[in-house]
Amino acid sequence: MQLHRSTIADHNESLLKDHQRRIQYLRSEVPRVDEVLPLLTDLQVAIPSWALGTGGTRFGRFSGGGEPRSLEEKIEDVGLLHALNQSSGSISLHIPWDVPQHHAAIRTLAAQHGLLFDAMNSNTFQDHPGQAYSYKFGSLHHVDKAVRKQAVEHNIEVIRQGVELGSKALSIWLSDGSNFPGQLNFRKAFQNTLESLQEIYAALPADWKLWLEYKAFEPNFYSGTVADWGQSLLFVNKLGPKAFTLVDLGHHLPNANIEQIVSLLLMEGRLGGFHFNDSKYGDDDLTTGSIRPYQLFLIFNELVEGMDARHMSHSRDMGWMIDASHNVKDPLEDLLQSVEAIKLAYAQALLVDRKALQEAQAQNDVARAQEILQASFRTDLRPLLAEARLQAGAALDPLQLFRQLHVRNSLIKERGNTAVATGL
Ligand SMILES: [Mn+2]
Repeated sequence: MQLHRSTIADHNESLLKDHQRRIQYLRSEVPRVDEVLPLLTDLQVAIPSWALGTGGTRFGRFSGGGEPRSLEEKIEDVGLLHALNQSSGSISLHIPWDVPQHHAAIRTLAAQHGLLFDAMNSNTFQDHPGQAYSYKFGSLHHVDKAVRKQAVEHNIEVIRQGVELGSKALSIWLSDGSNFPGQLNFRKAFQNTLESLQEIYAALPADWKLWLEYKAFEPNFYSGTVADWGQSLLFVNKLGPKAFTLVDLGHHLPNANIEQIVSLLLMEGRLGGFHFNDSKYGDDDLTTGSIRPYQLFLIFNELVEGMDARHMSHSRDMGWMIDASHNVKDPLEDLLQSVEAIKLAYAQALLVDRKALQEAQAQNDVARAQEILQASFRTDLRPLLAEARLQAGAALDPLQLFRQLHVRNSLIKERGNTAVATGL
């Protein structure tokens, strides 16, 4: 489903008067708002191919209908999101769920929608049809060299696929770990994983990055071979300058101080990217900003401060991606909400009075420091995001337009009610 410019223009025209009143009020309250507009426009959040369908849980799956049946339809869905918000300009693929048949045609289709290919994701957490060895007891850490070799070759194949598409990063998440004490020699598991990662790293093109994602638990519940940021950092430090840690917000133990982790990884120059989602209990993969928006803001506060300290480009020097699963919402509506929440937290962090905060910190003025952060967090910056969208040619209210156009009904008519997105 392609969205015409005139459709967006008509929608914006209908909301323009109210929008102008809101943005004028915001400008009178927060003088610096226009300074951050270009930064907001530049920040693009990648959409993972696996978030476009209904995820389900291990108890069941309730399809919403009209899900993309092919890689082409996944690209069309992300293209639609991008047309609505001009903030989702790339798609992240998962191999083997999204193996392109004709790379040139896929690249052309993506370009027609204004999309790039974000990080490529390998998959050794499940067995692929026809493979020689099973990953039941792990992949890159496996006790059997032949299994490790198979997993390494899969990752190298994912790099090859990504090169064809113009991607520049390989994202690795391992389910490797153990379920019971005594199952695994931790040190040997680490050393096997390191050796495997080194072989993958050696196959990276010069302008590529490797992101190593950690996760505290699940599917293994006693130990994880890349279970936390310390373990990931050990690996990437040993691998070399093209290797970075990737932070998935849901992959921490309860109450972990993620903003502090982010700050220190940035300090070490080892923070490569993000998988955004939200959670109340564990790796819940809920809509970003739906449960703990203040934590999201605090993370962005450290990101902005830390990236500026290293003179990094906010938009280019970090991988921004959503990694969520949608069980009860329309996946496309959910993704629009997540992107909005991410950019809202970013805008709030950009408008923190950094000089005043530094002074408060230097004077141990704890109450003042809290006031400064919360003043920014509690300022309603939604009109600023709308203004950035307006200027970029996107919809003033993407979710409202999505509903007015009955996009889901159109997709169900086109694709049917029982279509299941590949990989889910
Ligand atoms: Mn993730």
